[in-house]
Amino acid sequence: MSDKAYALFEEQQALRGIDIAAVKAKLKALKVETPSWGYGDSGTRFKVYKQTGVPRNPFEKFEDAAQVHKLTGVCPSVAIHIPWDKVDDYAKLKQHASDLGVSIGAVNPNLFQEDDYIFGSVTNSNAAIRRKATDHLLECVDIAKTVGSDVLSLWFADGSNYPGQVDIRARKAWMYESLKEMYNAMSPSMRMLIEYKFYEPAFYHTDLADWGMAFNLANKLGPQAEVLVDTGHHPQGTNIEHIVTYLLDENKLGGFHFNSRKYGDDDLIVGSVNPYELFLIFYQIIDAANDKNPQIRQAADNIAYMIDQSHNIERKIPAMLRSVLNVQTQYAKALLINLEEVRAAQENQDVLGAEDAVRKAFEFDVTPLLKAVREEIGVPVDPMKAYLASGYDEKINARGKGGASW
Ligand code: PSV
Ligand code: MN
Ligand code: MN
Repeated sequence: MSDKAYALFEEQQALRGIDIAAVKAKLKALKVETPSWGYGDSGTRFKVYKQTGVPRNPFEKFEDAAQVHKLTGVCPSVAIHIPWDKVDDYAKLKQHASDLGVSIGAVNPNLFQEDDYIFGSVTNSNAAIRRKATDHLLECVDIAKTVGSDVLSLWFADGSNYPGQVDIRARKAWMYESLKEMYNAMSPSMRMLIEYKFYEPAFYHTDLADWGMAFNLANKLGPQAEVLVDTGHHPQGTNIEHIVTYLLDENKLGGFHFNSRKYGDDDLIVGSVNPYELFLIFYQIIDAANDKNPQIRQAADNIAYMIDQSHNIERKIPAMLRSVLNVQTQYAKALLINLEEVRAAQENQDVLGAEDAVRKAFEFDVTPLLKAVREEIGVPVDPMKAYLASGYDEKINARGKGGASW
């Protein structure tokens, strides 16, 4: 991208009243966490495909994640999932991450891999299984303390497949009991992010099926518990940006699992199908970040942006890069919304004017801006091209086939 293209872009935005220096500062501050499981083999319930070159252990997952950070400069932390990323020595994993220039981010307990959890984990009617599940949550708090992470990210597959199968109210109480125990074990700087999903793997009822249930639970637990919005976890047609705005206003928006979907919880490359939805989510966050109320501004600045995606048919690292780049692109576009123009239109009840003020920001080509920002932070202007030219993808093929699943 020539300097000329950027100079034109800057001039065009200045004429619209956009402070480009402020936009650039915001873009540089955006950090996106990538998930360790996005580098492993994955699949559907029909098949897990084995790709050549997939990491064989958590240490190699961090090596791949470090590539994404090296090339983008915006992915300094990596979420782990226990026991997928179980190691004997977590301090060693922490050191390994730090040697690679990244850190361990959210710690995700995993209560959906074992046969014991067939009828639920923290909501199982068998007290011994509930105990086992709660002990795992407590183990994850300890792991987070060891690796220096402040985020515990919870998702429960718990639910039932048939009417009458379970006592829904009893399970609600058991869920609270277990999470309260975990909450009490957290250190004051830790946050518990509670994720919801309306179905899958359970098909009749899911114990935490929507944001209202997660919000209520987080409220009951206390200020260190917040809601995590996975963009793939809603019924079709849900206005996710409205949920985001509501949670932000209640100071209960903890973070995101970004991914894209066409049908169910498809876990596809972020923004591949629905870039406008992502843009509108960022619009609401940016609007809150500019609120008169400092508490709302703080809430908007304290969101954990994470990617949660599985690449069943794509090469893992370029797929992750694509997602990160798409997040940056939509954030950059949303930063070009002239909020004063939107507000003036709202005050005049000018429906078309307000819609236009938002939409037209989406229509700008932000490539010159992103290239300029990348140059300034010292990463390749085209991270995807740089990755493909780096030889890393060929190098990891030496690992062979049969790496870690998730
Ligand atoms: C469940 O669908 C989920 O979104 C949760 O975040 C899990 O931790 C993750 O996917 C596992 O792939
Ligand atoms: Mn998720
Ligand atoms: Mn999911």
